[in-house]
Amino acid sequence: APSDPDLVERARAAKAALGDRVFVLGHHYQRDEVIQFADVTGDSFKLARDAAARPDAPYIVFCGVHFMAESADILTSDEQTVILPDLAAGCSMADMAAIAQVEDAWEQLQAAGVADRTVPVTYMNSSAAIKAFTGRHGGTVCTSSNARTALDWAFEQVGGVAGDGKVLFLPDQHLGRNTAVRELGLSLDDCVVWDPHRPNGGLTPEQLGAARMILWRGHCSVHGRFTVDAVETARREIPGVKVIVHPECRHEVVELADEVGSTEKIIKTIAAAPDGTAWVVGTELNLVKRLAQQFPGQRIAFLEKNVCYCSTMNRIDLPHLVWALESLVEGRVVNPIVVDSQVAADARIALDRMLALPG
Ligand code: CIZ
Ligand code: SF4
Repeated sequence: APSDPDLVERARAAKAALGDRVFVLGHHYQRDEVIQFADVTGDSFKLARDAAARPDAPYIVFCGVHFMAESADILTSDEQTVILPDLAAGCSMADMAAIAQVEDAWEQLQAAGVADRTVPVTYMNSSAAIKAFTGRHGGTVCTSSNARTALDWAFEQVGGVAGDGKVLFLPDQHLGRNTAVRELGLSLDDCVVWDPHRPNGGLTPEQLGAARMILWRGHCSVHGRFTVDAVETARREIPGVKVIVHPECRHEVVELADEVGSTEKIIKTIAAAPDGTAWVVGTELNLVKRLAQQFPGQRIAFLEKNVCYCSTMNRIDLPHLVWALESLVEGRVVNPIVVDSQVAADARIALDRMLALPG
């Protein structure tokens, strides 16, 4: 639906009144009505770095979800305030790894005698508390662009990919499995899933002992729903179609795709393709629709009819953005995201390890 013209005008006026004092970040999965006011767009990692690169802007309005605003708060200076226009914009994947559950799992790994050969790696899509846990236990953060490099690094800490060390991968089992199997040459049998709701993760000592990748039982409620059936239907119905999906999709879906990559890679791949290319895209719907508008010479369709927008990304709408901006004009900061300083310091260790990775 087109944006309410009155709200568009109010957002424009508030941004103009604030000038360089506000910097608006827009995640690729945000609504068009919000993206039109973003000073930069990107994935979570690029946006956190973009925020840190603007130390002169006292207010960062983060149009994305909670874990992203936390990362921006950790990477920006104390003088900068990060604002999330709707506090209900969480992430179901990040919520699948609660810090108490992860601490508990680690204790069980210690009791089983495997913790000292295990390095935690957490996907960017996790709470600051999980990043802090990772930092405290010698691990790193990764994104969907550098997961392979991060896993290589983590295995190096415990004897290399060819050795017998382990990675505890949080919280997305699919990104962990896809990266290990497709990019590190590990096998599906090397991967086990740790279920936080069962004793010992639901694993026998033998399974745990033999595992190389201990995958937390988390997934994305959008990407995890794309199916093999949708890929097969697209191939049947659209001759020559190219299937491109995000690595948060299930392994069997990723195995059938022509291209797999982060949002940034999906955008670059489609931008570089010749006119007339037919695509079905397995990532969030706001981005897929925007790509279809941006590249009208290509035929771009959403992979699966039954999958919908990321409901929490969509919590950020124009009314919430206007509210956050107009409040700043009136001298009020609404919904600041402030990470506890000890948590931030530990999380920063894990983020800095990622920033120091080669490439
Ligand atoms: O699925 C997501 O939320 C992604 C891809 C986030 C990001 O930008 O890293
Ligand atoms: Fe979380 Fe998935 Fe939404 Fe991304 S798309 S914010 S991983 S639920």
